[in-house]
Amino acid sequence: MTNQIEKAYELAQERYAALGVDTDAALKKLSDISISLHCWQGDDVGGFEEPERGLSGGIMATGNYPGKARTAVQLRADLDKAYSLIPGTHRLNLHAIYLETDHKVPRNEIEPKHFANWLDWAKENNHGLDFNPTCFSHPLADDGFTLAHADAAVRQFWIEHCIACREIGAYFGRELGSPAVTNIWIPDGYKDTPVDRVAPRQHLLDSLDQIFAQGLDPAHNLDAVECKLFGLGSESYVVGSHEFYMGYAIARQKLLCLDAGHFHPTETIADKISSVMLYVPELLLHVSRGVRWDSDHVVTLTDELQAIMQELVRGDYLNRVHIGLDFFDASINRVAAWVIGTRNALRALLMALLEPGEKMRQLELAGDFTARLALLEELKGLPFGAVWDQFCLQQSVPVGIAYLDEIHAYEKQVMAHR
Ligand code: RNT
Ligand code: ZN
Repeated sequence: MTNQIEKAYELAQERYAALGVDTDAALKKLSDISISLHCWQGDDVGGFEEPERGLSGGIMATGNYPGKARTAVQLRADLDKAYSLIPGTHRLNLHAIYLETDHKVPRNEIEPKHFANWLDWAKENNHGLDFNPTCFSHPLADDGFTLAHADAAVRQFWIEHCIACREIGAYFGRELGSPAVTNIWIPDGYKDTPVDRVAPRQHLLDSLDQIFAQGLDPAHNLDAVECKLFGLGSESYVVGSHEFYMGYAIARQKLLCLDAGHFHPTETIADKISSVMLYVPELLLHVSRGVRWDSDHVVTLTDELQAIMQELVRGDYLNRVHIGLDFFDASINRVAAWVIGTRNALRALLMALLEPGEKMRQLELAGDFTARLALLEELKGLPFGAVWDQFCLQQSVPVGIAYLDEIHAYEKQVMAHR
């Protein structure tokens, strides 16, 4: 088997070399990219603050596949399993509700110590950590407004929560020697047409400025803000729209988070990247897949995913872009969801790294659009799969769909007994 994979790789290497592409160099680059896996795929965005409380904020995990993680220990075990089936070294993206405490701690009082087990685990396993305030699934978010609430006291609670989260992010970054991206997403919006679109946005602007008032060392914490077009129950107006956060991120030099599922269905984030990167220092991606009303299906190897990764490579943005995932599917094995989605993100990255960039640019500049089209189409048929298999082999993870056997075994031995 190993021999076969290596032979196929050598043949593929020759095909790519004929176009001037160095496959070894592409694999080296790929191994340096860390994707941030989102903890919330493992338990349908439940968390450990009050897991029985339903998910709110206009997002929803549908399905009831058995075996979801119910404790932090189980969630970490599931993550360990997933990481063991994904080539490379990757990060974990935590949400504030994944804290571990023996008594209930109000969200505006959470501290780094409530995430001590996560930090120890991250240190042991060489995972960087990222973080998110949880501004949903909470009584003070029940009317659909948080940082943009008309009531100053409600805003204040969420401001304090976000400040606490930045401090936790900075603590992670300091302890792990790698900055945490702390990303703010809020659900605020109206189901039906509002009459005042301005006041909530003024409130949000003011709340964000208060949250970010204290400068933190970017070596420890990086702040990101995430826009959205609409959610369930906020179909007519979302306070934190793309224009709102694009303006905010540029004005305050924050990271902008582009979630692939947060735009009109014919709009893709791929085309936005080169514009955004002219004005903001760094970018956070929530790689996701929108399907009709849902913005969070498991990432598959679509044209859109390829276009996103092509932009990162062609624009030479990899060192200014943080790649996170954001999907939650409760209808399939949740560990498999992580593995399939992350492997697809990496596969799309590899395809992009295997492009003959220089040659493509030359054709374009020479105005030879016929050859440009021919080459782009030809690339789709090159033996990319053999290079990917070689990467999995090099990184000591299962090659091809063999990872599914391990998930089946894990499901039987561990998940089925929960
Ligand atoms: C919601 C946003 C947000 C969440 C997570 C759980 O539409 O995409 O990123 O998915 O914070
Ligand atoms: Zn998102």
